[in-house]
Amino acid sequence: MAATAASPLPPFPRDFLWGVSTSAHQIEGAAAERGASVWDAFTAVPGNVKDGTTAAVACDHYHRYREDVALVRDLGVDAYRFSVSWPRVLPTGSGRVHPAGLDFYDRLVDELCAAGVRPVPTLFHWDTPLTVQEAGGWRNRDTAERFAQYAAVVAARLGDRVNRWITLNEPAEHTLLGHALGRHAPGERLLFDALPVAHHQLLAHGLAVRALRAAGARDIGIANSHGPTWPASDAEEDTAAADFYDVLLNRLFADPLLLGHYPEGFGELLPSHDLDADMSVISEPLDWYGINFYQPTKVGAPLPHPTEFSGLTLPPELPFTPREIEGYPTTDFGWPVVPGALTELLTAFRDRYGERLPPLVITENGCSYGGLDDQERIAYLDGHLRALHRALEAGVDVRGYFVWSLMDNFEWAEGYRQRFGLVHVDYDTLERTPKASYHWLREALRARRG
Ligand code: GBH
Repeated sequence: MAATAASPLPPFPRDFLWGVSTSAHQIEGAAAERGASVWDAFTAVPGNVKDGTTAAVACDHYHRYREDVALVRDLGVDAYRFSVSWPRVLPTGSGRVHPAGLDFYDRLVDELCAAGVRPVPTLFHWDTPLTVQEAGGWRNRDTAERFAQYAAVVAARLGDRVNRWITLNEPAEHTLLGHALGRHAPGERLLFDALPVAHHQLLAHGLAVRALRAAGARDIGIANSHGPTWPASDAEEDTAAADFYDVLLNRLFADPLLLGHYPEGFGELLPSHDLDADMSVISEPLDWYGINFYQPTKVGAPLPHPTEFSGLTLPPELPFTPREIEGYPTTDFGWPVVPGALTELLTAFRDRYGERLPPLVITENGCSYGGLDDQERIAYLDGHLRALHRALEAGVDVRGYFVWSLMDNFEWAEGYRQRFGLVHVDYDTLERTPKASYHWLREALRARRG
């Protein structure tokens, strides 16, 4: 499969970090060889996953990681972002370590180092141990403490070879989709009562930063989902609704992490405890800040009829409704392709957080398209890299870019129908086949090395 010749990408800084991302539950499979997670329970319920599938086998990466590391190496990227499955390391969330589980990540890290690829583990990408969930999950403050203990276990084992860490992946999506709207595991529909879930993830992050640093780790970040919010119109009720959504997506986590306080009105909604003490944990300085970017969102005032969002019908109590963005191509997922929104997001971040903003890394960016000759993905990545470059020229400090994803994988509530990979996976044979986009990126990276 040949890559399409296009004009070369603009030059990125020499030490810019290029990588690809995956997550444990989406690729590993080998579900019987670990403790159960909320996603095992969630996918067992008919109707929760569109195509009725589960991630019990997924890409079988757990048994095929050598082949996958070879694909990463041959792509020519500097780094590989993967996640560690909490229930694979600690089947019940705390206490007894599952040696084979921890050994797996040890071998994976060795394999990456031998291939000259930097391992970048994320400690939590949504797969809470089921036992932890049964005790209350992220609604419980105690889960933050258990998470920090788990972080210490992983750091003690991998810390001699890992020099870049990510605590959590997208706590905003995990709160919204998993706990407020019930579209993701654990399937809770708490609406605004999900706020403690947000707080406890932030606390877990801060405690994990401290645990990692105590174990000698440095270069610690977090990966948050962000995107510009566009108001549906200039009308006051639309701009107010858009502002509210913007706070949920772009500030509810970033403000506590970077400024040490919640957006106005949110701290008061939390159960009473010592918020100041928690904030000093949560705002523990970060070495870098990760942004997962996919698309902008257009938002307006609530509509009088039911509306769809991320594949579910929104409850009427929400003070906003997402609207269709017209005039742009869309991915197989229906998400609009708007590269300029990445420049907009990055410059807005710099303007909002100024001196308080650590160096940024794009920890995820990518799109869902089928087929091996995925010219649309090439166009998507090319467009977003140019948009990222414009942000660099505007003086935003971005140090790296990771494509989501190395290979097709279990796309949560969508099952296997949405394909985000640079590498195609045949789910019958588990054969991996690099797509045109893989070859394109490899050429682009080779040209950069000169
Ligand atoms: C990431 O989340 C996850 O980290 C990763 O595991 C996942 O596989 C990947 O993205 C692809 O989905 O257009 O109104 O439907 C992405 C968070 C939230 C971004 C929903 C896109 C679509 C809103 N996403 N959003 S809408």
